[in-house]
Amino acid sequence: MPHLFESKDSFKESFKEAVSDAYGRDFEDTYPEERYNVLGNMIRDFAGEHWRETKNAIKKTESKQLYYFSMEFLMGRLMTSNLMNLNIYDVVKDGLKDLGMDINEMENIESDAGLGNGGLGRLAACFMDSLASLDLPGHGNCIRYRYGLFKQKIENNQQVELPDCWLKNGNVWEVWKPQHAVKVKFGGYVDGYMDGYGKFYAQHHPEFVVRAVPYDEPIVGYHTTTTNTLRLWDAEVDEDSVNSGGLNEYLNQVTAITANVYPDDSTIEGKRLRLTQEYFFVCAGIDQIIRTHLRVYPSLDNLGDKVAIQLNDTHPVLVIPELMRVLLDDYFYEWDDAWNIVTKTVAYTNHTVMAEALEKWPQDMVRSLLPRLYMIIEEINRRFKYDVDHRGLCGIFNNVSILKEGQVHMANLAVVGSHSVNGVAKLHSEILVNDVFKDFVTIYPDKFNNKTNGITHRRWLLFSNPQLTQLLEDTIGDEFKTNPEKLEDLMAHVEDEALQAKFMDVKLERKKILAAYVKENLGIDIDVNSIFDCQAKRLHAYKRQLLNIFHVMYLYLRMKQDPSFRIYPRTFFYSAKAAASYDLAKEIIKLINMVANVVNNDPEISKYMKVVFIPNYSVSIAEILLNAADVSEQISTAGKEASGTGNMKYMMNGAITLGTLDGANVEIVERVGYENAEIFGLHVEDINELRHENSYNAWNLYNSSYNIRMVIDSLKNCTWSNDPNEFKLINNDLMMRNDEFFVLADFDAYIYAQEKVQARYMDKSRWAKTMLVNIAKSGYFSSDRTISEYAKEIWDLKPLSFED
Ligand code: DL6
Repeated sequence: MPHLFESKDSFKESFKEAVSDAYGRDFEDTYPEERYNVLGNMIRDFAGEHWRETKNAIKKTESKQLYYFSMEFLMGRLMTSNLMNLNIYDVVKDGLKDLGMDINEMENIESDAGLGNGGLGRLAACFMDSLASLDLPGHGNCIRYRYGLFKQKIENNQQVELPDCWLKNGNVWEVWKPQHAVKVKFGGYVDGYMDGYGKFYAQHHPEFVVRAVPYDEPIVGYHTTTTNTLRLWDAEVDEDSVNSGGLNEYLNQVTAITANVYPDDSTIEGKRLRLTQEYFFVCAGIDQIIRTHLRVYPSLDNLGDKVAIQLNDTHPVLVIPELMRVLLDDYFYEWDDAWNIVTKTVAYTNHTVMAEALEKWPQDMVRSLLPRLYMIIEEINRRFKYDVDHRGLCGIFNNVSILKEGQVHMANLAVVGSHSVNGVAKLHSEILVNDVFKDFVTIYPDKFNNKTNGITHRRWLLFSNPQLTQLLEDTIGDEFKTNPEKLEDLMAHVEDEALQAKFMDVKLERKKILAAYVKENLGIDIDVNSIFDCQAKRLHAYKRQLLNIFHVMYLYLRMKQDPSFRIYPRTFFYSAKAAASYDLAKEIIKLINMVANVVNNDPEISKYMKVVFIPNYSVSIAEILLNAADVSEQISTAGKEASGTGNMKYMMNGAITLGTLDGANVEIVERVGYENAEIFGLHVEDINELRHENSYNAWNLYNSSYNIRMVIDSLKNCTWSNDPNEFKLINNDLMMRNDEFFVLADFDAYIYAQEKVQARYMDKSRWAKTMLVNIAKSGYFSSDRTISEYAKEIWDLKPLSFED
């Protein structure tokens, strides 16, 4: 049967009619936002057909399904990717054009769904895209936050956080499913009774109950039928429940659960709220899984054969005790049987080695908020101790215990309760095995593995860089679109000077698009023939945006001192949000903006360089920033960045990695070769040695290096600000707290690496070749490869079959 997107004309006719019907006005009299809503609904309904077929195929073939539990999904805008994946982009674009509309206008009306903080949430979004595109039945489970992380504005050079009201015009992609609401119980107490065989039957008397109500979004695969579900849970009051604090307190409590992505957890109340959020979406998600399973199978005995649950970091680790609770209390399983089901079903991904990011909750808080789960966690730990003792390893128990020093150690619970624990890049997984979880490796040598991250090449190449996609298609055909490893075919052409020239034209076009955005939004003129040097990521001391801006400060100071010292023109781009309570990170943002003011307003120096801080880093900004870059700054302290995924997006669009041997940079260089990247700085081993020997002294470097002294002194001598105390936190962090992230230790090597980058750029043909090699070798970093590995090695997940 022909569908309404079959042709431009059928689309135009249906669209005009639908807009007019929905708003009761002639099409010509409707607003762009109204047209956007109708278009979104039409696309979602069109995807609904595939959605239904996917659900039926899963049921019919009894396929195993994956549930990806993540507190963050940084989906970005979905209009373009849905249109492209459904293969109706051109029909819609042309139809809109006939109606006097520009598809870009429709695309730009959509809010950027920023339900996350950074790489972890964006990874989850890329994984959703790959799962559906590879025909794998895998669904996301998260919270429907009313507000995204925050909208960043720069005022007086400083970050100001504004609410991110991403839902203010509704969300066309979601379907509200109140009939699938789940009751989530908090607080109160547990009692119960023991039967004649010593089995305990628990009864939870909660202090308050919240209704979790799902909103489902279709996740459309690329040119395929498979359409999975991203389920976002909203919190609503339960009509039969109030808490001891009365109605108002109850209403506030419920509202708070889904208000923010990261509630400020510097207070006990904030921590409790975060823990409430974690249990909220875990409990609701597990309830849904159990109900779905029992609609097809008579019992939960085969849950581990039919369901895989991946924990994205420690935030959803309560899945382990919650699934135990359901099996023990609601379905009366014996402990060992329940435990076998849980550990067979659950797997855990670690995303950081930073001690402060490995979650721990006060035992009292867990006990009072989740009394039944706390009992189960205690029992898991008691049995775990017994197991460790029996293996003759009692000496290490304290290192691995889930409960210690008054805290529940969520990463330890995750390792004990999962059948697989993976890191997200080779180096990171090695650090997990050799350091962070080394005692666990003695107990469970086979649990640990690596799954190097990836990015969806569809969003990050095909959709956001159509110019490059076209050039690639003209050069190597279009197989790389469905099999990104075919980008390797480009290797046969990297010496071709005509291709190199065409590629440089494409790059220039992308640079012009970025330059136009900067001009329009920030009023800054930039030289599109300058080197575009970009660092865009969360602002954190270990990512060392400070090292980057120190280089800029050094160049400025040298050019001011020495008129014969000049550089090839360069534009330094930064984009980064700092956590609202992270004062040092906010001061680094201030420094970048104040340096930008001085540099950009200096008529002599600004001919050679400009500094641009693009506010409100988001998926949409990344889509125009990363593909315009020449240089990809990946300069974290070695051993600290678990993987990085920005590095892969830049690489796929040709930028050259200027980086340390950290995270996935290691694997990028492994593929492109040292001659096609610029690697510098201390290695993990060097840093470990300096730390163990306690031999690093920032003052020695300050005293012995003129350049370092010049830069550090400029923080206080009113070069960038009239207030000598403006950058006190930065100065103290480096000089009083001995430079935890080795910024000064890597300074000279970084300056030298930057000089080499400039020298390379002078040789345009070599530079173009290097960029082409980067693109050719980037197919490995498609999340399709990553997801195929998870599916095969962790989840045992097979592609769906739609055959009759
Ligand atoms: O695995 C996705 C992403 C990695 O690419 C980054 O290297 C890593 O920092 C990030 N981890 C987190 C976890 N919390 N912290 N810190 O966001 O995960």
